[in-house]
Amino acid sequence: MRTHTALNNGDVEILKSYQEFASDVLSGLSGDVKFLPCKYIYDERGSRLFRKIMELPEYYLTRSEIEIFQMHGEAIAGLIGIENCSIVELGAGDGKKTRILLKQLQDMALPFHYFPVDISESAVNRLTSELIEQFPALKINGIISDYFEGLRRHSHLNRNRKVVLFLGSSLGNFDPAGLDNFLSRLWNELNDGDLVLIGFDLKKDVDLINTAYNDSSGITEQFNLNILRRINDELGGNFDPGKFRYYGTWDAFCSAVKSCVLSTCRQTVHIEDLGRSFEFEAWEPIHTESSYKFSEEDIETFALKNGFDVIRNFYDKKRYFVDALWQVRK
Ligand code: AVI
Repeated sequence: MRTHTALNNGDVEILKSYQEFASDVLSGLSGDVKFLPCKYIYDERGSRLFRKIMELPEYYLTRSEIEIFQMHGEAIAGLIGIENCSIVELGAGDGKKTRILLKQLQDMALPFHYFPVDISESAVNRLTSELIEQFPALKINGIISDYFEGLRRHSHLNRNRKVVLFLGSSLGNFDPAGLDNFLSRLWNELNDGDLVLIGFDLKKDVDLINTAYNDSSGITEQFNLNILRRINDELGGNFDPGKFRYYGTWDAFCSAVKSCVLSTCRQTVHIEDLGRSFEFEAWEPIHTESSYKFSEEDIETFALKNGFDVIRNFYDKKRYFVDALWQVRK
């Protein structure tokens, strides 16, 4: 007789992501240079803090990209909406910028189906219900999954030409090898003629960049510290976030803002679920995020090297940010 309870698919997914989190935290805190992948900042609280960051006066990125959609929405819609297409948005979040594009496509009576993909169930559910209210005729299927699983699930649902949106400088959070890996996997999942629209934050005055990642209200600090709070909540850690502080600054040699949380004193942190304690020296960093910035030449090189043709770049007025439209060449 079976004495255990069978796990359903949802439970298996939760167990898998718990195990992945635990193993990434274990390896990240065991190395000589401590490191935690930035994707773990985004639980419910981390996603809420990120939404607040996007509203900050210092964080120019979101405003610049919104301006791009306001200024060039008609041109973008005209280029992507030429036939019945599937718009698959990777990491859709609150869809703030995308709404401008969806409205434009609808106003131009261009037929499309929208598939927002996000790892956060609450983000997908919130976005889907808000969009149905805002655009009652919208064809929308939310997909709760990581990026590539989302693309694969979309392909089971629909065979239309794909337009993949990857907005908001999310690509800037990959290190150079991760970025190439992401673009080549993306190319593999797509067909000849499919389109991608990717947001890149451009290199600019470093003071402006440093200010964007060091806001006066301390939201960026709370956002980075959230990874410690999440370890406490989900893995039984005893981090005292008051004994860590955020430090994020421009690294001119890598062209990235390197963010970390610094242990302000010598301390030991225990993580129950890992059955391990970790020693911290005073002022020892845990790397939490890199935010790379790019030149126009970098962006063109990424496209060509990974099998995409550049269709057009769309800039904001100050040329702080670019949304690059590429086409898959096979
Ligand atoms: C999500 N990502 C593009 C943001 C960035 O700018 O790197 C995350 C962020 N970190 C601090 N502020 C915003």
